[in-house]
Amino acid sequence: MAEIKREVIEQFQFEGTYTEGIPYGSGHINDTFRVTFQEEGKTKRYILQRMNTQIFLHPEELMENVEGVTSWLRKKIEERGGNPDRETLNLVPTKQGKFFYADTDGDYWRAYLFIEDAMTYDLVEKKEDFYESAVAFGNFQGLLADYPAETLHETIQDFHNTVKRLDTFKKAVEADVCKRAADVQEEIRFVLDREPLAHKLCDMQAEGKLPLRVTHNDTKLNNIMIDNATGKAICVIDLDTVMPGLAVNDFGDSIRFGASTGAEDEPDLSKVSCSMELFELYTKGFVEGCKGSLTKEELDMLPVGAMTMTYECGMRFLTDYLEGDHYFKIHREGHNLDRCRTQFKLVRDMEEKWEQMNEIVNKYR
Ligand code: ADP
Ligand code: GN1
Ligand code: MG
Repeated sequence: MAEIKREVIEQFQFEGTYTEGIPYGSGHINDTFRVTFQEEGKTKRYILQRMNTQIFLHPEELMENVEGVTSWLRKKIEERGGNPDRETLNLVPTKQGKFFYADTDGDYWRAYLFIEDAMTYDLVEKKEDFYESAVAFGNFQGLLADYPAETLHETIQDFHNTVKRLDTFKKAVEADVCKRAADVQEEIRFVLDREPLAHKLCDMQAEGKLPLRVTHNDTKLNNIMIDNATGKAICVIDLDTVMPGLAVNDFGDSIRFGASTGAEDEPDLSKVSCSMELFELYTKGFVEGCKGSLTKEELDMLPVGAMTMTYECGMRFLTDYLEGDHYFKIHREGHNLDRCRTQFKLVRDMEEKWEQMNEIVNKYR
């Protein structure tokens, strides 16, 4: 984790005197800090992030997306009488009036208003929260339905192109730079045995059977803020991957993370399964949140979205393990392998519960 530099603190239009900066949250990509300022006895807090430029190769373009999307959302939220300071991310500009700062070491930083009295969760604590998050992610798609998609930069190419992800995975197995492949033969076989799954949604998209929409693409539960007082999901965060994509993948990514009975990195796999109760709650909320905009094919493919995103994410964790853990932040030896195994356990569980998942979707369409 990078340190916060004085130089950086001084660049942004923060109000008051800087008193504290601590590492914050459990994201796998950026270095996130909560920074605190005091002014006339009042405390003001902000989120300060060092962007991951190993992964996001064009931070200026990425920030153009974030600026475009957040100002769009602000307008829509104002129109519906909401509170745009809490219901969307708000960038804090630099003293030069820009939305990021490139420091003297070449690191890129950005800052947001801190959303007070709300939390993100790594595991569902209250079932209603998961339902609320589904409504909010569904709504989010609605708010961006008429966003000019052609103005969005593709911040990570082929982000949810599962076929390309599979290709990269095979190359990582072949190169085996860390000599780890021999120990994970079972996991490698698991991926290869399910090759048709990698193709299903990509093929449908190529054939024009699934519409491209402006989607979030990283809809895990800890990318949504839940209000402490009301339990409502108030704000969708982590907008780095907002790009044209598939609605079923947004649905699926939420399921793989939030409908699991265990943490994403739970080493004890007996604790990990796909809860049908949570799957049902999320399905109900997401379909409601999308307000009738999902096509018949999209509704049909919701369970496939869940399985594909779980399979893809497990494959990405395994690829990173094989390549020496350079993509996802790890906090212990074998962390990415533990993460991969929870995802594959979930895929297996979904295979067993397949009929039930489809019945649930049919109930809410
Ligand atoms: P990453 O891309 O690394 O996942 P995120 O943008 O998701 O980074 O931020 C990491 C965590 O920081 C979030 O899960 C959330 O807990 C917290 N966070 C991010 N933005 C805000 C904000 N504006 N207000 C309060 N907490 C935030
Ligand atoms: C990363 O940034 P974060 O932690 O919200 C990743 C997602 C993965 C997720 C797995 C840009 O999300 O694609 O699904 O980890 N984000 C990026 O937990 O690769
Ligand atoms: Mg995040």
